[in-house]
Amino acid sequence: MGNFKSFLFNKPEPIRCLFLGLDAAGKTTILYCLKLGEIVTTIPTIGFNVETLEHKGFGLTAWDVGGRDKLRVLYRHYFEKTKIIIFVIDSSDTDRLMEAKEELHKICAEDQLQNCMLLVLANKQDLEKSMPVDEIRKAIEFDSIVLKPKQIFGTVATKRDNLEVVLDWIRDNYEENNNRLIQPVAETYNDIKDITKAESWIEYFKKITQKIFIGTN
Ligand SMILES: Nc1nc2c(ncn2[C@@H]2O[C@H](COP(=O)(O)OP(=O)(O)O)[C@@H](O)[C@H]2O)c(=O)[nH]1
Ligand SMILES: [Mg+2]
Repeated sequence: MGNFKSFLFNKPEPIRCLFLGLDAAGKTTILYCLKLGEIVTTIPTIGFNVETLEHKGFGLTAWDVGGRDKLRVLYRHYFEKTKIIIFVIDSSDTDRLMEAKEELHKICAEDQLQNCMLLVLANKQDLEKSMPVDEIRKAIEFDSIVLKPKQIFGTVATKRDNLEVVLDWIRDNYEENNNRLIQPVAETYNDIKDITKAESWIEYFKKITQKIFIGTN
């Protein structure tokens, strides 16, 4: 039905991108960095946090996961139509790394998510006690995850470090995975290459959401 609607109106369905990870990993920081609109926080009273953004056809949802299996049924609802999973890990929180690993593997085993792209962000790489990305990769047994395409990146959300690389990866892999034309991206990317690095990924993100998913300038 989604495809038929898209065909009729030449307007693709929003891309569902789900940010998951233990609390304090950096998901909200990344959402704020995206600056796509006001973040709406819901269900805060029961100790479970979900934030959503809808902007120009791009839907972003962030959930804190871990230790709350009884609430899993709630966020299963969001799994439907999800195309991209971004699992954020606090690289300095070695005490909870195994908990994060367990959650990641549970999520990757969900039936509804088997066609998703997976990005793991080993965030907070700026902190002295943070584990390097390679070590995190091994510790969480990233290579054993069957979802594909998949990739792991080190990031510093507070400084926006490497977030542009993450967006590049999404762009490069989304078309292959979803059979959706994303030709204008390269053009857009060239348009903004001269913008200072601090701004370019935000501009890039705004432009790809507007030009690709909505088809406007
Ligand atoms: N040093 C450092 N702190 C970060 C980074 N990303 C997020 N934080 C901080 O970690 C805390 C938790 O971040 P938040 O985005 O609320 O985590 P969430 O619970 O996953 O949404 C906040 O104080 C952020 O400023 C990072 O890359 N480096
Ligand atoms: Mg949060």
